[in-house]
Amino acid sequence: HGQYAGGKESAIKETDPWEIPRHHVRVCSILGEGSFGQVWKCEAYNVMGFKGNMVVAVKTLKDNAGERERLDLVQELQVMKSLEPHPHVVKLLGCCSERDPLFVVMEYAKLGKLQSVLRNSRGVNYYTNTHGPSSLTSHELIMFCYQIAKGMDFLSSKGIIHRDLAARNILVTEERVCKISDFGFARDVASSRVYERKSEGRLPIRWMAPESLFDNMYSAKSDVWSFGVLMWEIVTLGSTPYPGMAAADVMKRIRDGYRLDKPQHCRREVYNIMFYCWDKSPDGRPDFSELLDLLDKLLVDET
Ligand code: ACK
Repeated sequence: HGQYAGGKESAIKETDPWEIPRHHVRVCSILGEGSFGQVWKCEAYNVMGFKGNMVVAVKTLKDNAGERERLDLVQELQVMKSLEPHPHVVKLLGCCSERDPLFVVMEYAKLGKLQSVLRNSRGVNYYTNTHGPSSLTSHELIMFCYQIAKGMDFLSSKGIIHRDLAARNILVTEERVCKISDFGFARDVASSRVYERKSEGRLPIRWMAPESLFDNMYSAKSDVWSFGVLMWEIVTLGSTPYPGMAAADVMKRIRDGYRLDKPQHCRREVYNIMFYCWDKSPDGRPDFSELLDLLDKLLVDET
């Protein structure tokens, strides 16, 4: 039989337990695309011991993607393979990586990006055309912060630095559970704990800590800075940080010690937590386990 043509060699050839037969993945529709990648809604057959069909999300590269984008997706796959499942981190279900196109198959989060969930929750008063109350309660908003801090506490305990933590990279399930995603820039820094970035790409300036902006230094504490900005995004229901300012001005103001203002309806206790994340010195910032305690206190005091 042709199947065994390789004899011993093919019998020895290691099979990756993550590998899914490509004909078990059926494309349903496109969920979205960036400049070099696409995400598809698919049905996958018999993955991860799940009998029958399951709705999944599949990340692929577009034809115009270069070697660098390919490496980013391969890197993302590697990071996801190395992690055990966590309720607040998007779960890898498998991959089709033996030949092109590369498929990264992950759990499906029905509500999509947190950024859109926040923006879509904004109530509009149709008489005055101004913002009315959000369909999300302030308790739910703090729960989002808490869940993301939980996921980040797990990732940082594994020595993973995300480096692009922002509301656009958090997914939300039908049950309104937040999951951290987009590990394209994530790096495992088990040994040094601090990662020095070698090459330039498009940078998420408004989410970046000063040591990342000016010295290319990344650590769990630079993720904490980004988490503070992400809290600000949540509280403002998906506003862009430093509204009305150009990226170059943001960098200059951050260097001069300027920080995001307290949003209008934000409680002082909530603002204080994000403000701690923006200490100039990485050592002065809380770590994710301390942030969990602070957020937990807020949630308990509310009830
Ligand atoms: O807001 P969205 O629908 O949520 O638009 C983006 C789009 O793909 C491009 O990134 C969606 N997306 C990405 N990963 C997933 C996933 N695992 N489950 C559901 N939607 C996803 C994202």
